[in-house]
Amino acid sequence: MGKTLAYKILEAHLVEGNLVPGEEIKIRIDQTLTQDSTGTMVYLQLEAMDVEKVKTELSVAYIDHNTLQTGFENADDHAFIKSVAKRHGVLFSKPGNGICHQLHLENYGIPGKTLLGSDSHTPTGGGLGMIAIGAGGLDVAVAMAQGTYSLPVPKVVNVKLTGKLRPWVSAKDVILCVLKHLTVKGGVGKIIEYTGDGVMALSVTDRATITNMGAELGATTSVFPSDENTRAYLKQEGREKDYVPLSADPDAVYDEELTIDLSTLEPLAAMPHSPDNVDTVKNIGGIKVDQVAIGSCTNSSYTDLMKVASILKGNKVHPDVSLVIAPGSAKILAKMAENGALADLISAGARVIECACGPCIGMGQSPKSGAVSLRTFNRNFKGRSGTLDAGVYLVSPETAAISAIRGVLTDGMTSGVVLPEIAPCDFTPNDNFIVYPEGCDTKNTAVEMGPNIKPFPRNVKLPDTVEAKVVLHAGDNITTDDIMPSDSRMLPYRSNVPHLANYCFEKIDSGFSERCKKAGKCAIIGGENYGQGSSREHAALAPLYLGVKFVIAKSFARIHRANLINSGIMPLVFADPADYDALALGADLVIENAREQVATGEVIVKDAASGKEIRTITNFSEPDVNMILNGGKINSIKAAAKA
Ligand code: MIC
Ligand code: SF4
Repeated sequence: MGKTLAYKILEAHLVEGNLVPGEEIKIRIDQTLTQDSTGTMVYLQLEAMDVEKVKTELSVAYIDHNTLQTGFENADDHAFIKSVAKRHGVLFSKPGNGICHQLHLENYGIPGKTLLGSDSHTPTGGGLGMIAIGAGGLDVAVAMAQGTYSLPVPKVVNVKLTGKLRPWVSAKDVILCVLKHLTVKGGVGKIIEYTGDGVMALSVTDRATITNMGAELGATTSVFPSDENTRAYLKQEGREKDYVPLSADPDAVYDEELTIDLSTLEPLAAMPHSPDNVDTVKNIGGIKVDQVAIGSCTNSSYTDLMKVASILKGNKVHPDVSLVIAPGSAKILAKMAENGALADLISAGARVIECACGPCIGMGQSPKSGAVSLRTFNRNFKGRSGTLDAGVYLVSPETAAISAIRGVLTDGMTSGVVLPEIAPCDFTPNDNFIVYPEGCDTKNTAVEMGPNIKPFPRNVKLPDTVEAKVVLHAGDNITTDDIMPSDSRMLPYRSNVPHLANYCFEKIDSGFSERCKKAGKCAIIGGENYGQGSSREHAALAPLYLGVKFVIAKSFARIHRANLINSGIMPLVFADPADYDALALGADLVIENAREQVATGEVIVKDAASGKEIRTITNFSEPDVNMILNGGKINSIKAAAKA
């Protein structure tokens, strides 16, 4: 039986276990990446593990999220990360270099390698034929310390691409089409593997746009084959030596299949407030647009921005539109300065901002009240832009650019504008933004800890009886942006969980943190796909700090579930989803014989007032059980080291 590309790469990295869907395996991790908003936790945790040099082939610490520096806080974080990176042999990418995923693709990604990143969009590397997985910070810290990562074996979905995209239709429309079919929870427990002739017509950066937004499917990762287009990309980046051809066997067997004929696709948009709320631009119609934002790790490549420049050239941004552009990397920006495209953007009336995440994570450029904002980004969750009542539409760079000129959402295919072909270009490697660890001297390099950096909360051993009050009864698809919002007010406090905890669930329930403080011991009830979105472990650490003992939901998103377990908070799944309605806000719950029960696969939660017993399923692996019993991953590692 032929093998999928995903399983070939996993097999080549297998340390423990069998490649059987659902079974827990341990794989070798070749590379890691961190970014600053999750990175401070990663490096605090790495320090707590007493390691010397990292065990990976390459680890990079990027600074791209918290770059506003409105006070000392972000700069403190940067200095802290830089000092720990030096201590443990990690490359440090200075702010201004660009967005972690774009930079990693350009400079370090290698076909067939494994990459673990403390950011949910790490699967961008799948565009180069890597198994690139997003994880919570602690898992990345452990991967650096031990060189491995454990995960349940995902199923593999074959997305077969045929045909060729028409002008004005691009990679963003492909992934929006996949999202429309599979939804934001359709990828949970799965790897999305792209095959078919249509793959040949997509460049590596197109492929990376598609694998990047596989995160929005909830998928473990997404992967493309490595072929002559991959070689061409690596050559342009001055790294042809890193090319390795890779593909699935022709008779590979997949768990599911979806076929998309690229030649039938039209420009699409994800409407507020979910990336899978997709329709054609034509059907949505010419709604008036207030803001257009271009960039993010999804759509900030050289080709994307050159397309935008060619559409804007000689035109004027509509008087009612604010157009903001954040290039993916300094190298791209420098090239566009050299070839004149930057002047085309500026002359048209675009605001060109720093090469960073910027507006994608609400760090500036929040739209006006009630605005319609078109963004080439990957998430349009309510309030993520920093403006609660704004409507964010996710679109391709082409759709964004033509709409910025016209002032209304515009389908480029019927615009009468002819899109020029963008010629590929070669880049001169430039590592001026990189600080190399040089020697990795743990003993003689001090950790630089400014006053913004506070120790992270640690859990305690699971008691025999767990009591908790229901402090929140939430609906389906709760995002980690709902749990622990991130905007320019909160992002500077990613190293200060006690401060951040005050804002926990702020956007959907402003009384949450006060209610937790009053209750002391708390439980959360959730619907389907609880914790989708970002990898931020702050969405587990802030609830931990506030006394949350367990979450009962209809189902969980992958990374958040792992983050809860890493923090020693039990993610429990309703055995009977009808019990979701039986647990009201304020109910007092109790788990008796908790230590014994977690090991059995089932936990009975009792409503103290009515005596009603709610059956929940745990699906815990053996290491999960240990983490829950010990009060989280760090305690578990320390306990194992003592034994
Ligand atoms: C995001 O896009 O939500 C982020 C910000 O990149 C997060 C990480 C974070 O919350 O710091 C992610 O996607 O993992
Ligand atoms: Fe940065 Fe946005 Fe990408 Fe997250 S999704 S890594 S915030 S650009």
